[in-house]
Amino acid sequence: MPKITAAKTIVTCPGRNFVTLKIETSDGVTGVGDATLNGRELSVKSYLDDHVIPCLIGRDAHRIEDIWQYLYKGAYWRRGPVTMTSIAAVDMALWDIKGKLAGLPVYQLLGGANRSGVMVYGHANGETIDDTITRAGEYLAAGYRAVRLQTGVPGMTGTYGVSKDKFFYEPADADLPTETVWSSERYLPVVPELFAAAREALGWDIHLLHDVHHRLKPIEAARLGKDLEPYRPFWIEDPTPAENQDAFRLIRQHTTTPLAVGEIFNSIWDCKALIENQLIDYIRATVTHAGGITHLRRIAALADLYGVRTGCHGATDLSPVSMAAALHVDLSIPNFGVQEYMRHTAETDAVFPHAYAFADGQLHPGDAPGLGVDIDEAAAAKFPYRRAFLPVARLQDGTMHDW
Ligand code: EZ4
Ligand code: CO
Repeated sequence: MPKITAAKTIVTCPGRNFVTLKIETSDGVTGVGDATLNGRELSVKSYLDDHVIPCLIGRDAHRIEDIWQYLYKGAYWRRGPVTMTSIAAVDMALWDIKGKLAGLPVYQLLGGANRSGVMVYGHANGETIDDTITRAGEYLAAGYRAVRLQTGVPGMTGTYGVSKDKFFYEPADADLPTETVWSSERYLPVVPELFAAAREALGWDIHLLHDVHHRLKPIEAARLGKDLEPYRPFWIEDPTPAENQDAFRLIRQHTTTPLAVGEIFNSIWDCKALIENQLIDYIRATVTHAGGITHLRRIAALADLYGVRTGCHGATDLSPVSMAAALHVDLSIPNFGVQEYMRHTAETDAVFPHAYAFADGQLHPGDAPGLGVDIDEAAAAKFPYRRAFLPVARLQDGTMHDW
């Protein structure tokens, strides 16, 4: 049996912070898992170094489900982003090892491909509607079949999703949280204008998405959904915070615009009521923050029973290891919807050499054994950790709001 002989965490900042777990086995095979929790990176590193790695040594690397259950039930303190990200990193690394030992890409172990590739959506953003549409046109020309549209709100600096660098959107931008200003009243009329202009300029042969990023009250989100209906958005994402899940019933009663939720969820228990009550259309849980490949598959299987498809989060704060793992899941499940894809910087791609590739609007994980992604430790060492926080948002009168 391939025994786990060693494991370590590697922190690197090739443009942004990433935490990677690397597991070694007695067979000489190694595996990698993404353990990055944006803005709280070192808490996951400590959880792994201090509380998980000592328990892994000597275990059979093939027993993925058993190790998952051991870490989940054995923690006693269940769920939460730090615990579930740590378990996810172990899980990913073990699937990587199993694939390498079998000589197969992970998607083959998960049942094989269900489709030619994984449809991804890119991020088009700009300070103005015209800017945003120009960017979206570039994605279309590059072969994308789906694009997320975000635009500046007049009078508001630092609108979510709008960045100075049009190519790489990076919200964790400062040593202490940047303060941004928000107004739902100003934002609400802008998005339907953006979508009207986008359909006019780009036509109907492209999926258009929008991320509300938890900013609206339920009744405001309902109105936005209604206002966008004529433009047939693929989805609106995180229309309101999801702690109170009944809020989605209210939104649902008012609009047929599809709803996507779950990028900050970390367990099937966060997803269960929304899925079983058919209050959402796409579940956005990620392989990194929701317990790894093993747990994400379970969430996808539950969603499939209710006609809910996946639309996994794929922001730059999820490393190429996470992206690779997500693609293996996406390719192998029946109810895949779409995969978010924010390109990483050239430095990040160099630290994490990977087999996945983009063609015709789709990503494919490639056919390298395992996840098909590695970490170049020498390259990683050149980019030491730099503290970075996500921004916060306040209303114009100073009231703290959801960022
Ligand atoms: O703000 O990943 O859909 N994508 C998003 C992201 C999140 C970041 C937070 O770490 O909402 O841009
Ligand atoms: Co989002």
